[in-house]
Amino acid sequence: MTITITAFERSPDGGKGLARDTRVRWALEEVGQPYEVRLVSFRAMKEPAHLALHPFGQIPTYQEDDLAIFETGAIVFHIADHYPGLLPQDADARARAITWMFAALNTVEPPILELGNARLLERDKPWYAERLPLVEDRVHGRLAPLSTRLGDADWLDGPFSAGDLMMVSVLLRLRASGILDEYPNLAAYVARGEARPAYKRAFDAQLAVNKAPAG
Ligand SMILES: N[C@@H](CCC(=O)N[C@@H](CS)C(=O)NCC(=O)O)C(=O)O
Repeated sequence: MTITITAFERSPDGGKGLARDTRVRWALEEVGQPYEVRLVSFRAMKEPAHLALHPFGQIPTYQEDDLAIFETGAIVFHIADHYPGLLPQDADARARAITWMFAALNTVEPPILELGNARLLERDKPWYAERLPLVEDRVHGRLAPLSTRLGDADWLDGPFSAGDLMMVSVLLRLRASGILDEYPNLAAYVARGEARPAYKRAFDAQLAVNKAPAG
């Protein structure tokens, strides 16, 4: 059985680990499953061979025997569901960990993505300066309650889980904005995630791809 995922041939972030293949790499490292990576260019992502794997022409994808799936949340859930290490055995604790995965992707990430898009794509618009604080407020609207809920715990619900993996990955996208530093417990939470050996292996693997000479 070979697991193959796809990743950018050259990530737009230059190897900061923000492309979503890092989340999948991290999950695979946490559960100790070896995997192969097929690198795809932006052009190849929109061609029929890749569209057969990912209807929206994106990365990451995940193949294992006859199974081919896409969507990072579904991939990380599949890994966590099939290999021990990322979800508790207890049914209620498992349901809560899965809840945090969805909360990361559905509730916390959207305003963070909106902020990223505003900063990247809207800087030259006449309404940028007026809109930016509104978008930032929406980010704070998610971070403040998250910070309250986390309190001084290490992880969101007991031991580290796929819920934390996803939440830390989502919060990492805020690092450059400085907003995370306004919530010291969230900044420390993210740092704890980054300090995990599995995260480091995942990060280093994607960095190696992005630092390799263009071929
Ligand atoms: N909801 C998807 C989003 C996937 C996504 O946005 N992938 C980005 C890389 S992180 C991508 O492929 N962007 C290139 C494009 O959309 O053309 C998931 O979570 O997997």
